[in-house]
Amino acid sequence: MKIGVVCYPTYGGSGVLATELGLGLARRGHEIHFITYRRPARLGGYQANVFYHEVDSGADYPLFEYAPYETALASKLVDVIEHYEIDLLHVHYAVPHASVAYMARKILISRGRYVPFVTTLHGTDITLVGTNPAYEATITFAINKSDGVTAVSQSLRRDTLANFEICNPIEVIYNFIDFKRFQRTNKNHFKQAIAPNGERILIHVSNFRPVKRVDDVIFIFKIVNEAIPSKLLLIGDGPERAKCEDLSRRLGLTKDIRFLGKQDAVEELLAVADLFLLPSSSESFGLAALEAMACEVPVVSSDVGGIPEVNIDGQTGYLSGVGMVDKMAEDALKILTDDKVLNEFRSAALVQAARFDIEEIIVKYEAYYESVLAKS
Ligand code: GMT
Repeated sequence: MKIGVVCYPTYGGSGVLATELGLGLARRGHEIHFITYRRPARLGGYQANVFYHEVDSGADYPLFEYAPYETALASKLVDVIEHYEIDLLHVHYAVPHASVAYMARKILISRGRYVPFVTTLHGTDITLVGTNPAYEATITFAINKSDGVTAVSQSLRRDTLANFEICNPIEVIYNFIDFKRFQRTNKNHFKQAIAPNGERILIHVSNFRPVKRVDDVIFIFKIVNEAIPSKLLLIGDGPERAKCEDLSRRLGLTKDIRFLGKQDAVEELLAVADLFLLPSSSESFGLAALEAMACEVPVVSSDVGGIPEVNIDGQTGYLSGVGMVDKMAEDALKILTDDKVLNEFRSAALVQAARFDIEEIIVKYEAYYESVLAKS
């Protein structure tokens, strides 16, 4: 198949998933065209069967306070679809990609071609952004007009049906992990540099948005750090980072907390970690937690959204209500204070992560695309 892929090219989970899916499909012989405003972070260098088309919203015209990105994207989609004879378009994150895809499909119909589009709902497009009255009517319309709709967890499917008037069926296709990349490799030199005295290493990876509750990560770590020698690695960047750096200074934790910013090789840091913390107030799936589990790192997390479909309470980690910092710290210590317990949790995390192997999930996408093509 020739597939067009639209996503946010930044470090967010939806862009990561879209890029990995595109690359996986390209390895299986499909021709993949990424159409985005910047080269996706995980795309890397040249790959067979992979094309990248940059959208330039351009127009530096004094009338525009905001350059009309959606108009530029729709025109680019039409151009790429016509020129490369794309069979199907897959848009990740409903806002605004689903309505832009609808517009492109309409334009193509007027030129004599019907190219179906699949919308994948990722989380905040439904739970935060999509429900904003400023977008709601357009999102509902575009989801209902999609030729196929997928959601990354059962929880997100339920949230979508609860928050929007949806008449289209929603197929759940879980997020996945590439075990060729995410596995526990020997990075003892890193471990030695980060925790020279054998301290336990806790880790959190996110975009530092309020929904991630990174301050809870720091409060949990404070309790753990008072009980056992430990270090905390904070990976990623975003609006809450400055506040969190300030908090770690006020709590006197600067020598044990390292803010590492955005990292390309997250798997190398996960390979030295003993525990992943994810106390989010909303999380449709928790791809970052799955990446940790593939590297045999257990997860202490909140119990919201799709997280319980990934992190199994008492087996791969522990679940708690949002904001239950003391309980999360207690759970972290249950895992970290006994090597045998830690190893049991590590093994169970790996077994659970294997359920989301890219090789299994990618064929579900292929079958789904084929069913959409057969209907249109
Ligand atoms: O985690 C984020 O806030 C980024 C966001 C995105 O769309 O880039 O992530 C969402 O999609 C990921 C991939 O499907 C999911 O693993 C995340 O759970 C989801 N985030 C939220 O629901 C908050």
